[in-house]
Amino acid sequence: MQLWALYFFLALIRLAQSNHGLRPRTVHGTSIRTRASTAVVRFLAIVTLVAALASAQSTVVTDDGSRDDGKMLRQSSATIPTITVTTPADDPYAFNGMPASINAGTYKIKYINNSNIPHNFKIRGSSTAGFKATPICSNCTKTITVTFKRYLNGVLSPNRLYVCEPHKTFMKGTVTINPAI
Ligand SMILES: [Cu+2]
Repeated sequence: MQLWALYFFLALIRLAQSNHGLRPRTVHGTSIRTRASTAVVRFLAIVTLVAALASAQSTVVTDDGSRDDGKMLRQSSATIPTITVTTPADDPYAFNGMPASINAGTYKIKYINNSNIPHNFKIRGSSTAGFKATPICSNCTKTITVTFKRYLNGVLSPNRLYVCEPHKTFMKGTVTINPAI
C-alpha cells in the first residue's frame, strides 16, 4: 500500500471513531446525522482501502526498467553498437565473436552464417522485449536489435544464454550484462 493511502485510511478511521465519541447518540435528531456521517466516513475508508490495494497491485515491478535504467548506455539510434557473430564455413557449428560480457544497453547483433547448415541466433533481451531471434538460414547474414538490461521482471539476471535454435543443446553460449558506467 502506498504511504499516503495508509495515512488517509487511518485518518478516516480516527474520524469515524471520534464522530462516535463526540456526538451523543441519545440526543434526538443528531443521532441519525451521526450515524449517517459515520457511515459515510466508513464508506470512504473502505473505498480508500480498496483503491490503495488496487494501486499497490498496479505498482508491482513487471519490468527491469526501473531497476537499472540509470546504468544503461546513453545511446541514440545512430550510435547503437554492432556485435558481429560469425559461423565459419570450416567450423559450421561455432558462434565466433560474441563477447563474454557487454554493458547494459541496446545493440545490433549481426549474425553471419557462412556455413551450409541452417542456423539462427536467439537471445533474450529486456523483459518487455522478450526473446529476439534471427531467421533460420544458411549462407546468410541477419541482424537483430536487442536491448539488454541486467534485471528481468525485477530479478537480477545478468547472464544471458544465446543459442542456435535447431542446435540449442550444443550451439550456445553465455554473455554477461554489466552495468554501464
Ligand atoms: Cu545451428
